[in-house]
Amino acid sequence: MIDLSLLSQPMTISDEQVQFYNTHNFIKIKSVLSDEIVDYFNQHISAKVKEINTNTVPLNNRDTYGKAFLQLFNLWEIDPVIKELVFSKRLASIASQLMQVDGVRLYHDQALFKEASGGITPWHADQYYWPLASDKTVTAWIPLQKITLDMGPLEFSAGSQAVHQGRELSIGDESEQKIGQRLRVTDFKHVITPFDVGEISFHSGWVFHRAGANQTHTTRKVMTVIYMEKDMRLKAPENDGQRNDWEKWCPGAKIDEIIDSPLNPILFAQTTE
Ligand SMILES: O=C(O)CCC(=O)C(=O)O
Repeated sequence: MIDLSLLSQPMTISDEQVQFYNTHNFIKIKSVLSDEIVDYFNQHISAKVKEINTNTVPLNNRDTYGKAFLQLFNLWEIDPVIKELVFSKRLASIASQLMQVDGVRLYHDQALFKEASGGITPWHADQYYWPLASDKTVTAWIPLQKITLDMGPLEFSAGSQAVHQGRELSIGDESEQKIGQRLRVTDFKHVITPFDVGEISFHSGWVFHRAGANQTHTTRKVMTVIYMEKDMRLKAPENDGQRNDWEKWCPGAKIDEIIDSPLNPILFAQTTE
């Protein structure tokens, strides 16, 4: 029987790490999870993705977004084991400290499996898709195995949340080309490094990021959890993606009010004792 108690233990990160995140809007943290726990969820999430995936279109017949990964949402709702990872206080406490807020809620989770020979994930900023009123959002990108450079690890343009041009683009060929071009004439460092088992990256909703193609014969398996500050309010949606997200991930939430739907539980809150 695996011991999952680590998942419920908050993890304190250093002031330097918070400062790094504040400046660059991403951070990679090693040894957040043990090898054993990662392997356990790898087995479990891989089996679930295999069970529920309905995308059988050959890679060659998909568009750029479709080639980037298989994308399965809110696995916590259908699987109590995966819920243990998504609801982990350890991960949520890190998200809360990085954003320097009192607590965080779940926005949604997703598995992102970049298949063998899968294509690039084009440059983009996530928050284009989210009807959320503030920038206090962070995604934990949780590799389910070691990710080498040729598998398409997540890449960041460190500090690029300062650039507004390109925020209006959905993920696709145009975002890859235009955002890539814009970032090449800045001094923001393009960070591309492998991930160890147990290492997790955290990135904000407005920092630009991408991933390379998977040039190996092995699927690049990743689970992600998106957090928002616990007092996040819904904003009036500005595009179809945001309208869709409102309906799907914050059902019943009202514009200008705190998002408190049954799909958005508080996953970590500071206690004041
Ligand atoms: O996994 C990928 O290739 C992209 C992930 C991503 O863009 C995200 O989690 O925000």
